[in-house]
Amino acid sequence: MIEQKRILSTPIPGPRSVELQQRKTAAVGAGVSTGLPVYVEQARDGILRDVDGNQLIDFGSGIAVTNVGNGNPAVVKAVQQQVERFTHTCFMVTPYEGYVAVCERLAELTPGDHEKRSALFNSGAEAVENAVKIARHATGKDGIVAFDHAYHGRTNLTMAMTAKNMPYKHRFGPFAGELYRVPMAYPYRWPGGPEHCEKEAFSYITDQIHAQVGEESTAAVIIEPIQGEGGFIVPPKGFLPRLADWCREHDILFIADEVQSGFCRSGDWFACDDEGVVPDLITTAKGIAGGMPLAAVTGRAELLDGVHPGGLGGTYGGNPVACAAALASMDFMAEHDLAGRARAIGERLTGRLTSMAERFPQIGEVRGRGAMIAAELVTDRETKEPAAALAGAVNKACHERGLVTLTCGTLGNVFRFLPPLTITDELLDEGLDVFEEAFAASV
Ligand code: PLZ
Repeated sequence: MIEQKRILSTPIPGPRSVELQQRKTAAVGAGVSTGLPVYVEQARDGILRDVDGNQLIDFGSGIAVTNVGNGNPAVVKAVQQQVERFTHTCFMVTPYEGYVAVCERLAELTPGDHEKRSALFNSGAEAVENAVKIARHATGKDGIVAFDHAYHGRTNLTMAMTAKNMPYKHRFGPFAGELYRVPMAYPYRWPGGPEHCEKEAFSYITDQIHAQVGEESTAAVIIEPIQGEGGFIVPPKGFLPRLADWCREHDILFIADEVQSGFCRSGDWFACDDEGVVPDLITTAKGIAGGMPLAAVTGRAELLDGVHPGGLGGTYGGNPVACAAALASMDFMAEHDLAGRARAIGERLTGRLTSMAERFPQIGEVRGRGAMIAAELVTDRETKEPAAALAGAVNKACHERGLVTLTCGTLGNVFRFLPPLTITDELLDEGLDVFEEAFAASV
């Protein structure tokens, strides 16, 4: 059991981590880089212990994955029991109950009380690719509309859907076709001002789809209800329901990519729940299985059942060990009301960051929902010039002080907070003290 306490016993990274990083450089392709080259030896809830005996506070959750806490005992037990029974059969060859049970739970938990079906995969990108396959198959149309600042993955199709060139797409093309991009309803940077963002964005986007793609050629619109990698951008109230309605009117499928925002992170089971948006298809991964690789597409029964038998699958999709972890994680989230806990964490984060913003003019905006909170950094509040170098410097200063932090944003100037939802208030506050100290030392 790891004490939920930050401990710095060596400089960060310590000597054993430095040594391992040298081995990494000699063995791992340089394209796979590490944000904080501290090698983890053990982890529990909000603490990562490294090979030098340092204990770091985790404000990243492995990029929004360990929502139920790292090494959650219920997940560990479920995994151990499943591993002892069997590790793999391939669901497409000889099935097992865990896969079915996960799909049943997804039908209950995802937005909408209509008849649903799911298919399981290994990664978020794979889920998104399959959602596109299903949407094209169901509609007989090709066009897929994605947004500025979107992140949907690193495979060829999802790279095409992801907005940011560096580092995700640079020199990796050519990309898949029939993908169209429209502006995001981004209140902080909407040219007409945040108060006009909802109305203007909706009209502009739907006009663009009409003019450049054509509703009759558009299979689906895919959106992250709260954008993740792109900068924790929360569209204005009313935007998502209106967009979903417009899609429905035009026989265009509305796909919510909740790979990052899902599973209690946003303060609800799913970010769509906040405004009662019911997507035709929803993609999930990350938080679904407490750290085991699992992803899903869930949607209206007729869409998934419309695909010919054998049209969807993969060797490992819905692996039994990952399914056992998912069932334990979902039970834990329900039993411990992690959505409620995410809202409480969000209030604490927002309160602290908002008061920091009174003293630090570099904090241009504090935004987000639940335990998915970010501070967008600028060099000047009037011009909103992005302060990417500052975000990088604060990040580094946090790391040196034993706090695992992440930045995001197409412009690299957004500081994001993604603690595990089991983090204690004490550890959260200590992490915020460290952040504040790191911030003050970097401006
Ligand atoms: N859709 C909304 O956030 C993954 C990517 C980190 P995979 N985001 C973290 C990185 O640099 O690779 C993500 C997401 C949304 C899809 C994905 C893709 O999920 O499990 O990484 O494939």
